[in-house]
Amino acid sequence: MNALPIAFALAPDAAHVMDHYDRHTVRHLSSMAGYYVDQTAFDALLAAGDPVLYEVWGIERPAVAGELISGVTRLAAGQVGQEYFMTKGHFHAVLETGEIYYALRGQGLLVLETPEGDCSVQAFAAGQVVYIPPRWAHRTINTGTGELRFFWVCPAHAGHDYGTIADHGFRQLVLESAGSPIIQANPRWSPR
Ligand code: S6P
Ligand code: ZN
Repeated sequence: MNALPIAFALAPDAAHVMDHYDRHTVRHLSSMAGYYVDQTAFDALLAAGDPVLYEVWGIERPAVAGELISGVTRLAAGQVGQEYFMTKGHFHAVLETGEIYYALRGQGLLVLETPEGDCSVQAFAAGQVVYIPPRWAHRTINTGTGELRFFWVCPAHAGHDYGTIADHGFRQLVLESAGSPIIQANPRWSPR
């Protein structure tokens, strides 16, 4: 039987993020041990109550080429030391798959890189779309004062490779300096 069309509403200002979804993932600070540079700041924030950094809602589809999955990610505003709240970031397990991000509200940056060492940082604020080509790892960073909310669509068979970023980091780091984001080489990045 053919799959049936799915319709859902995305209201950028609504308290609810999607009015229909299959999956809801909540990422607390405690799930990001080792991701932030400033361990002292990380420990202090954790002791103060382990805040929710981001949540992901998604429409699931069979993980086969031709199907698309989509959903919304909501990333809170805040910092761990000089680093803004951010997603873990990942390569797709099937490296030759891309993705589309559309910012619904807020202000941030997308940090991207390929296994070959190409790097890119894209402005990502309400109304902007970023096309993430195949092979590019991606991490979202909230540089604003309110939540960063975005819609994403990617091939259902793309999967996630979190290990490469967890073990080696992104080559570039975004830090807050005098109230603005600055991009630096990541001193903790290690070759794969
Ligand atoms: C999936 C897509 C997003 C992220 C989400 C959280 O391919 O890129 O749904 O999963 O924004 O980021 P992360 O890095 O924790 O998966
Ligand atoms: Zn992705």
